[in-house]
Amino acid sequence: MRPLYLLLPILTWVPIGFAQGTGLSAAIQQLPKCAQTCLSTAIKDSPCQTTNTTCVCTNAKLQGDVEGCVLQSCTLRQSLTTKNLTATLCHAPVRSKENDIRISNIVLGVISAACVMSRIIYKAVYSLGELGWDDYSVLAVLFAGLPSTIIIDRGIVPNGLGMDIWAVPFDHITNFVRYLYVLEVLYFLQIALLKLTLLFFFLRIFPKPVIRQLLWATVAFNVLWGLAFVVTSIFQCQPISYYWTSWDKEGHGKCVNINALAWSNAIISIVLDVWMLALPLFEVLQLQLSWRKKVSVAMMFFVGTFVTVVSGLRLQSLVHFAASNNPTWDQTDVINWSGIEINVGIICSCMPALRVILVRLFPKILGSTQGTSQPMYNKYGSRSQGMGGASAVRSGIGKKQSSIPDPHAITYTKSFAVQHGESDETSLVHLDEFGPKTSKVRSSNTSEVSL
Ligand SMILES: *[C@@H]1O[C@H](CO)[C@@H](O)[C@H](O)[C@H]1NC(C)=O
Ligand SMILES: *[C@@H]1O[C@H](CO)[C@@H](O)[C@H](O)[C@H]1NC(C)=O
Ligand SMILES: CC(=O)N[C@H]1CO[C@H](CO)[C@@H](O)[C@@H]1O
Repeated sequence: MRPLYLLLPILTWVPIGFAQGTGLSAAIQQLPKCAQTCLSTAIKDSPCQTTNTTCVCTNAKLQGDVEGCVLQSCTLRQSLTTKNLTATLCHAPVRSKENDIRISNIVLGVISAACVMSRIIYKAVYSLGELGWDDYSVLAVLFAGLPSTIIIDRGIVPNGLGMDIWAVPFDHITNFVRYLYVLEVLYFLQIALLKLTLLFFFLRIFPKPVIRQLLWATVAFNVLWGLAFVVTSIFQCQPISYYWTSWDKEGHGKCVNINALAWSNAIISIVLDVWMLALPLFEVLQLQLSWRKKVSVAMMFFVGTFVTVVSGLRLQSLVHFAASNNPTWDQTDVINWSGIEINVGIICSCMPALRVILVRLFPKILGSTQGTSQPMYNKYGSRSQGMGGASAVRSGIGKKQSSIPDPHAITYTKSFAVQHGESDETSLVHLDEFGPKTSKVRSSNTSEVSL
């Protein structure tokens, strides 16, 4: 944590007209000596009387003077005490967004844990021995993510996250920064594992050697990237504890540029995401598919990398990451967005598997909206492998002959089939390559609409 040397504004945003009458001189007595001098001097130089709290609390020039003076002549701890006392005196509202982050953290954590567990349990039970590398790594993301969820709820929020720093006791601030450190290291681990999940998933569905080599190269890069950032973030300060003792500017130590660390990680992460979206898309574009199929397949990959969007949103919360002068308040957004990013990533990566599970559980409901015919469900059920696969959405492949067209009417046939074969997601890629097995729905004067 970079020292909070820009603790501004010390005395600003004081609501007008709240403070009344007495207590001003009593409050001044409680202030640290350095701040007392500042305040008395500033009051003397202002039109306010020493007893008029309203005037002292609302006079902008006086506040500016006190602020500049306190920052110069007091330590950071004294400045925080001053800010707390003056805010109390002037009845400044106590802000808090603890509950928002608590709720979002728990809800997302529970949903993503439920997604992962149903994916794993379903696969383990219904397709014995079919757990793939992507399943193991999504499980690893979950295990790396659980501590974060717990730390946010039990550790960092009780120590001041979502509050203004001057409302937080000093020892809580130290704990807060300590938990922030753990969360940062865990985040670097989680984001790398999350990308591994997606890469292993692609490795499962793409058979061509060229793309597999590229994917393996990306896996290697991703592992190195993850390791590099985890190790660097663990040792970013010398001594390590300087990370959480340095907030008051009183200790001695050295840190790498923490902001640069967070930023470079985020930028590389986004570039990797784009690359990991481009690879499969490029592969799909080369297939002999109609553009509609290409779009639907592309959508599937986009769901997998939807998290890129969240990463982008998270960037703006990183702007002031380590330079914040009110970290317990400002870090809320970073922590919140990081949690959203990881959990949305987990949920997205489980989507294809969840879809298979849902279709199996509710064949009637889901089936009727998709217009698939009954035998298709049997395929889901009897399939022995690849439950977690991207449901290879292949439009217009399963033929469902509609009723004999009335020669005098314009028939509108909506044909949509979800095909799952032995090869599961793989069919998405190969079957189409080696001769289209598509038999189109055709009937004269029929407009065919396939999704
Ligand atoms: C205190 O200051 C405010 C505004 O500066 C002024 O309107 C008010 O009359 C003052 N009150 C007293 C008791 O002097
Ligand atoms: C001042 O600090 C105490 C705890 O140290 C806190 O309870 C109180 O809300 C703070 N006051 C303001 C105005 O932030
Ligand atoms: C089989 C059939 O009904 N064919 C008809 C399709 O529609 C055109 C006119 O739009 C008719 O001329 C065909 O007889």
